[in-house]
Amino acid sequence: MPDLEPVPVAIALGSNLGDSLAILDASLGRLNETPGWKLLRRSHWYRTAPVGPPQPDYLNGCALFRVDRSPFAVLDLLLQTEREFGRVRRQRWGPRTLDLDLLWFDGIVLDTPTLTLPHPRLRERAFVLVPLAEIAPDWIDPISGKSIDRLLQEVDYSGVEPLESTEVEQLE
Ligand code: A4P
Ligand code: MG
Repeated sequence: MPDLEPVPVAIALGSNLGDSLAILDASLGRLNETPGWKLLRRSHWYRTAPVGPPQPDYLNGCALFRVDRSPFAVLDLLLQTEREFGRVRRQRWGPRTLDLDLLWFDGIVLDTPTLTLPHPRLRERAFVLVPLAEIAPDWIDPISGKSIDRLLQEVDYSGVEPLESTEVEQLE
């Protein structure tokens, strides 16, 4: 049941366990086929050095959707989709088959026990800012007042490399 005017939302996707490329592609498809969700733009996939405990490199990317659901309904679908793709939570910041974070929900600022908007770590994470700058460089973060392009200039993004098309073929 649609409950809101359609608004743009940004999602971060990450995986470093299993067939990451297939998992990321399939999870985007899964979100896009959900009633009330429409994929507007997606970034390339990037190979990124892990932040946190030693673990394999991640594949990361971002996508922009238009949704007519509430922020909590959006979060519920992300968590459900993570479970569908076999995510088992073992360790904070540890390896995972699929991590879906809600980066922002239109311009909403929210701080609750289960949902913080915009995502509290988006400003410091090159593995989020690089793909996000591809699809929404001019979006203004309501907390810092800075655009995504500007936030990207403030981080070290040397560990974030776009997947080469040959590499994508090898992974497929
Ligand atoms: N939650 C609150 N706000 C949000 C939001 N905006 N989006 C709550 C999503 N979830 C939000 O999440 C725990 C709870 O956060 C959710 O149940 C939700 O109610 P989680 O995904 O289970 O926790 P986590 O991922 O283990 O921990 P955390 O701190 O969220 O980790 P991050 O920030 O997701 O980072 N290195 C690279 N290169 N690439 C990565 O993708 N990812 C992580 C995980 C670490 N290092 C990485 C990467
Ligand atoms: Mg997460």
